[in-house]
Amino acid sequence: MEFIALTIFPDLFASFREHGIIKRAIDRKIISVTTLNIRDFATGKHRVTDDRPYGGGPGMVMKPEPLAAAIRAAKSSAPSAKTVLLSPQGRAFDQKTARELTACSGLIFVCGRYEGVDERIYQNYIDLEISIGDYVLTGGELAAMIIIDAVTRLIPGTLGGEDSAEKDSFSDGLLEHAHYTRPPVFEDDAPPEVLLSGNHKEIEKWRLESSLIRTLLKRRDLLEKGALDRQEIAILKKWCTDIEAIIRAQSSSGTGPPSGGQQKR
Ligand code: 4G4
Repeated sequence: MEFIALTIFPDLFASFREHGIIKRAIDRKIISVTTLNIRDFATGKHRVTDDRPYGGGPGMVMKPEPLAAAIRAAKSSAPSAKTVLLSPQGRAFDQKTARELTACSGLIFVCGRYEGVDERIYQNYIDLEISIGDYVLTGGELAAMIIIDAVTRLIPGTLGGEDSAEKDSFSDGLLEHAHYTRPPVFEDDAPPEVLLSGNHKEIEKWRLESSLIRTLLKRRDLLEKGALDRQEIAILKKWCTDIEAIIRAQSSSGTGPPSGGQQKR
């Protein structure tokens, strides 16, 4: 998959390219990450890429001509690539979008700076407008790297363990289970015994339970989307009845009207 970022700060991508899974995917020719400097497509002695907004007001706007020229150049080297504008107004990026984008042969990221991009670029040069979240950045470069990162690790052959991506958070709508590694005791704390038992069926059961409870405690909204299977519902029901039993055993509290004072914690 070919990623091309159009930016006035191409050096921002240097260390991203040179580390970890992304570096390995580039070395193995699974992806390429290149940049085009928008300034190289600006004309005139000073190669200006921004200008004052029509209508006045503070800040600058990215001029359309250098951007359009950079997009055309990127398109000519990757004709079937989709052009993506990173902006706070885009469609919210999530794991599902990342999975969908793996189907593209290439992505051309338009990284805006200043106050934004001339509206006429959106209309004629952009296939997809994506936001990585509800906050404002000084430029689209970090957003582009985030998307490249999330998409790349879903391409088969990029992660160490062949199927690690299928086991991820969100692949089944749940958060990851807790992880432990050596030493067996760290600051008086030991991992759950089942993980050292070698009983793979019990370990899988524990991990699913861990995933479900963590999702319930940390991201209840994910469970409320309603994609639980029968086994998952059974585990949550078991927790429900266990909690109900604990509450019922608290015979002295919760039976009368509130006393206003502190009874039992
Ligand atoms: C385009 C329009 C993306 C690009 C305006 C980019 C946040 C995101 C930018 C701007 C970005 C995001 C300067 C506001 C660059 N900020 N949430 N900034 N701004 O994905």
